[in-house]
Amino acid sequence: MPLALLPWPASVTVVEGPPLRTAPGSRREIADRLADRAELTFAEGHGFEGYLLLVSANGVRVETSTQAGAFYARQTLAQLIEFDEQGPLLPAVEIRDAPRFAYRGLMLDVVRHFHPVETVEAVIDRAASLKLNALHLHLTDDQGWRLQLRSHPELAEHGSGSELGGGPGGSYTLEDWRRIVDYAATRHMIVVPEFDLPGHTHAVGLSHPELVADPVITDEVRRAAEESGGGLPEAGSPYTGTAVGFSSLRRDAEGLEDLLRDVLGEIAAATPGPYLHFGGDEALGTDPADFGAVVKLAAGIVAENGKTPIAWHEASAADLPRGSVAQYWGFRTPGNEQAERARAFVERGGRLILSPADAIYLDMKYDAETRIGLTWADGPTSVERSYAWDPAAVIPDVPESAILGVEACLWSETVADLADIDTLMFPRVGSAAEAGWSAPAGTEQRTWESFRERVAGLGPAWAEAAIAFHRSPEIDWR
Ligand code: TNX
Repeated sequence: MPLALLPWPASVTVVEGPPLRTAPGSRREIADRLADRAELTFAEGHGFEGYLLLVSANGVRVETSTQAGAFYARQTLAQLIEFDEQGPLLPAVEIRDAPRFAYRGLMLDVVRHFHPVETVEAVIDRAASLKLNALHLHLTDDQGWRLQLRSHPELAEHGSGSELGGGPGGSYTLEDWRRIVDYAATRHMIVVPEFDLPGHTHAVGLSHPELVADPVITDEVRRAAEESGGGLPEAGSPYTGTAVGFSSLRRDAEGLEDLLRDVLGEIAAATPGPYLHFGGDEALGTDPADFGAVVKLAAGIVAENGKTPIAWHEASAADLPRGSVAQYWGFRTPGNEQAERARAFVERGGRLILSPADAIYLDMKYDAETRIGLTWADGPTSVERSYAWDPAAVIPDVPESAILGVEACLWSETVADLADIDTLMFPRVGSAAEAGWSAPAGTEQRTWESFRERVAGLGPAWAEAAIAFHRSPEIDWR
């Protein structure tokens, strides 16, 4: 039985000798106490997030080059805590660790259902415990605009009062935004804000009808309306259904460039992290030439504001600044055209974040019986399927150096509260965490058999942390 470590570290050696015994308490208390008393040395050579962790009967030693490394040593320490008849114990181990990829993200959609700051903080805690270091917040979409900006208060004023299904919606103040960003920083996470454009912009039209084209009602949009309600989108009324791809910014509208400069500039200034996501997905109602022009304009403004642009992969064929990042959300095995576009983007100096939808779209059902969730990504996504892929193998012939990292995505059409988030996130977020941090698939403990045993071992810790994880029958929970 492997130690219940997730993501699996670069190297784990179980050392001969008695375990470390310590006073009773909750896992959190024990981990904090041991880490506070640990002998901590800052030394060169552990990289930006790596660490050396030594546990023996005498206590804990940590060597690292950064505060982030010390933080990750602490997360590993917490996962080492076991209990027997005599109380808590930690096995004697020597762990040398460092991540495979620099960017390890989780995306939360706070538009389709709004999620308050406390929920976002709880999600940050969960993600950081698995060594994820980026929280991507999808802040705008057809159903709402969720951030109150000083430059354009009307966007949230008119655009945030509802959500999918007709609930009250909501929005963050700039003070809330600061709270989220600061909270994430204490857990060594950056926040990546996303303003989705030129599609997914129906809510912009509630305050700026001149900037948004009339909804394009395709058969697909009609089908979504029939299947999940919410009616057809109508210009000037809040949209509360699940259809996508019907809205578009008008490239030639007077004032569009000024508005983009204002909102992208303001969010760039309010966000310490290096990235700004400007969407670019599913602009099905947008003329291709207009799409390319608006995407180029937005990416240029992001870069002028000192941030690295990130966009969904549809935008990667456009003329983006060198070093831009495309977030791939196709399947684990892309079509030729998709793969070709990604390769061409990399050849032009682009980098990739991998979010294969049929593996780590956390908003998919686990199986036909799952209470919430969608199924469009090739049916339900079992825990095993979420695990069985490798980031370097998705787009053939792309050098690993062009892969910035991995991001799991949680869209919130069916996700109303923290319990819903927990159910869809755990245990599958562990697959994304391990894909982003650990060695390539198939090596050492990077196997489904090892993963499912380690997940089973973490069940008690997740229960103690009040995480409403999905008790998938694929795992032999203890
Ligand atoms: C596709 S993935 C979308 C979202 C939906 C999601 C639901 C992507 C870039 N766009 O608008 O919420 O599917 O799974």
